[in-house]
Amino acid sequence: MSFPVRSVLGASRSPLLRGSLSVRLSSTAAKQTTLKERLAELIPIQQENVKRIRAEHGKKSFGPVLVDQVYGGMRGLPALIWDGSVLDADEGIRFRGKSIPECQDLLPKAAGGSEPLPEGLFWLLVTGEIPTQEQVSQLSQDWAARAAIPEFVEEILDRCPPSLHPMSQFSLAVTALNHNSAFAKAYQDGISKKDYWGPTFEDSMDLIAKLPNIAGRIYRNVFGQGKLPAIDSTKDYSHNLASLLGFAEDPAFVELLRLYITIHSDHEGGNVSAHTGKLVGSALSDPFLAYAAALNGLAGPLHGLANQEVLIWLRKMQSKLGENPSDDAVKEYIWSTLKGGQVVPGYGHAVLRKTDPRYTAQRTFALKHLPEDPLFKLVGQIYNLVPDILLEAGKAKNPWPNVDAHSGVLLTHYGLTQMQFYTVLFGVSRAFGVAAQLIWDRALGAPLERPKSYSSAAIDQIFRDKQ
Ligand code: FAM
Repeated sequence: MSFPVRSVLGASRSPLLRGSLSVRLSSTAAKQTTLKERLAELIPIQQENVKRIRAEHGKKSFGPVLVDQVYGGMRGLPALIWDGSVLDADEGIRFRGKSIPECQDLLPKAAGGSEPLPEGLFWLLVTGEIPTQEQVSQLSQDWAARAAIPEFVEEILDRCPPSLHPMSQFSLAVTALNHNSAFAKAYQDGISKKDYWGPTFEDSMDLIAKLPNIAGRIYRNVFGQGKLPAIDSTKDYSHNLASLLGFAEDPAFVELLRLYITIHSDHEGGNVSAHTGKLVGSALSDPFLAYAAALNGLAGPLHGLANQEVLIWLRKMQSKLGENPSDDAVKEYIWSTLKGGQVVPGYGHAVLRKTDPRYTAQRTFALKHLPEDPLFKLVGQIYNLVPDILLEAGKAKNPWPNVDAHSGVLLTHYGLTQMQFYTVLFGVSRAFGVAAQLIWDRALGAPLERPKSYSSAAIDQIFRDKQ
């Protein structure tokens, strides 16, 4: 199904993006404002911008809706607004107009590091601007100060059976954080609609800040890795997360986490997790409830759980074919997956039609840090074989690898071998995009989402009547 509006939405220099903060506002690098202060300056400007766009174009048609799209998971249907990131089918994701290599180049780094600090990416997603080193340090400190989780949430996690999937535990704990939601309290106290964004911002900051303690506790409980260390308020977010998982001694792993969180943070508004967060948030459920719902979507095998599925698939392949399988043996294994009615995990995408630049960023990291890793070599071998096979099979619209084809191999290399945990790390990262979106939705007064559903009989009747 081809749909012209998708290319307009996907283009990084599209009229839609040109009207957004990312291009209109210049960086305020010299001014050491906090993120919340800067946001307070930007919100009225963007409110006016949206008002103008709606006044000028509000009654114009924005492309046709095909019946196939209504049945086909709404692919390409223009239905959502999110300025934070835009996904182009060919060139991949841009965060506020910046590609992954541009973010790697422009965003502040840790001392001695070369990957971007996710704190900077969050600042970029929220403001459209590149923060200074000092502004990023402020965020690291703020998140470290907010990182503790309530004791009853620790108890919930400690009581979960280790057989409960880490993503279910993650979602339970995030839901329970709603106990202390500033937004839920303010709403009960009668907050005015124009002030919604303030407590949403506070909850969003708390949410992001508390995720390492939740993820670390799940990891250590489920996989028996001993007691959690304390958060170090002098370290950045990724360093603290690595430390809670027990991997902070390895600077390359910490660098990997910085890159990992940055590239997994956001993938425009329509993917299952981002859209679920926005949808649930539109009912004015607070950011904890909205993000827990998003996590439940991320936990599906066609979305975030694919990173676990890839490793399971690779391990099964290795145990069947041995360490250095021939191309022919690997091809046969791939065909047997397809003939068994299963998908090749880590390949294909609902929007992308080329190799995912998030895959490429991870491959570049692997070539730098672990070029001789046997599993990395297998991933490279599969990359050379799967696309032709998917093309020959003739169903997948995109035969190229996505982000999940690579991430597990990198984590495995550094000793984080428990694949059931991988989607939790995706979940920590995706909070950055969903939180930024929730803040802006409340600032711009996004309404309750309520699209129209039709019965098949009604669709049939509408087009019979037109004949
Ligand atoms: N292996 C085998 N078949 C595939 C395939 C793959 N990797 N990708 C797509 N197809 C099939 C798909 O199942 C569908 O078959 P049916 O007509 O029998 O239903 C057909 O090709 C057309 O699908 P499409 O239009 O190309 O893809 P969709 O937009 O429907 O779905 C994905 C997109 C990602 C769900 C799909 O490509 C897939 O299942 N990939 C494997 C799972 C995966 O890696 N998911 C992670 C995606 C990732 F980016 C993320 O969200 N984290």
